[in-house]
Amino acid sequence: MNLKIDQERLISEIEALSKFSDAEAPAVTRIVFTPTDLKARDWMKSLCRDAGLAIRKDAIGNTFARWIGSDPLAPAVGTGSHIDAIPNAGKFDGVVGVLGGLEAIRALQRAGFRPRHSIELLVFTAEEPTRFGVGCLGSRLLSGTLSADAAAKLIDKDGQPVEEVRRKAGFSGDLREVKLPAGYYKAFVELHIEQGPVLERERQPLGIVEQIAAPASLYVTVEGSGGHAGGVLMRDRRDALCAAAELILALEHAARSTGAIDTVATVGICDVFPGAINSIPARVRLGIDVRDTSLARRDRVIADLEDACRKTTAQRQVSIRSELLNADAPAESGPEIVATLRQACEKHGLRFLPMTSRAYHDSLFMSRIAPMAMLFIPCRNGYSHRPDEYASPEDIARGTLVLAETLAMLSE
Ligand code: HGY
Ligand code: MN
Ligand code: MN
Repeated sequence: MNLKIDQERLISEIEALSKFSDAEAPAVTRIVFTPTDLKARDWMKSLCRDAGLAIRKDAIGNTFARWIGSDPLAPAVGTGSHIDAIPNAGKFDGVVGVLGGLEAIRALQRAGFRPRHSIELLVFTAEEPTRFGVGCLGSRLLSGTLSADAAAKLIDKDGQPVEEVRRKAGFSGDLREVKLPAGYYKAFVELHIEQGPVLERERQPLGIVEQIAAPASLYVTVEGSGGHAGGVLMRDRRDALCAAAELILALEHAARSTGAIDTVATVGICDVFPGAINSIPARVRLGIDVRDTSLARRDRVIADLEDACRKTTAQRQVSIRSELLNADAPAESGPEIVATLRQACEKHGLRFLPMTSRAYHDSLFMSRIAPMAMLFIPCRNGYSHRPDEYASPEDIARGTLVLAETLAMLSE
């Protein structure tokens, strides 16, 4: 099969998609269910229609573009990713898997390939946690990892629930019908930038992901007594931010002392109230992200943080409460999908590196309902979630070629 990726067209589509943004270029901001996100989705759907794919969307907005196979009732082979982007992000995260997936399908069509199993491109809703606090909202619902009730109640920072926002965005229907039946997919493969420095550092063109680390996120709120920055003596203070600082350093210490490099912990949000220069912080909300390939080590870090909360409460007479947002199991890739990806690389004489994904992806949840694997391409300096995120046209095309080859083998 003479498989050729139209690199120029693919790169121009990535550039075009990056223009659907609420930030100044080169930054990209595309928050789920905003008008910008909806316009980007419509544009994506027009490309899928041009490729002759059958399109449907579900009640949370996951979008499915299917190349119907000669055996339309056989379980489909899925591929895809997300197009929502956090504030001040880059143009490749998620997008490479969606537009690369589409180009892989078009390249197979041009090569005269005919799939027996349908090949289905997915654009998942809300892979990023930005708006509703929980990442992978669409793939959680689709895999049954999150119930429809729990999803409907999630609220954004303006207090708008998912239920309201999705309907306003034009996605109606019953959230309980989003969950796919077991066996719906034969396999799921996601192409994605690595979002880390390993491939570039090891001068490897491709990474085959064998496991995805277990993510957890929580809010910790510290309440002190606040007061006038001049009038309250140090000995009389219950400063919420100083207490929070103890927790931040305790979290860092907990992550560093598990003895494993796979343990990572981040305080990405620190909201200080009232946030005035001459007012002692009365309340602080920390947004915390903890991950590890080992569930036990990850949960150990969270337990250590809870110990630190109890200690700080006693020492500083503050009150501290935590709210767990998600605590997910890690995922192992399906050996047969990994083997197919390896075969596809070997067929094109391409080296690859077996890897762990420290970022989570929709594939983490797709692994709950189908054998899954991911294919990584390098990104410059490992940068991601920043405007200077960059993957080269050659790396993107190479990853798309291997994806196309893999989809062909899986759908025969
Ligand atoms: O945070 C993550 O791992 C993903 O990029 N949302
Ligand atoms: Mn991301
Ligand atoms: Mn992503």
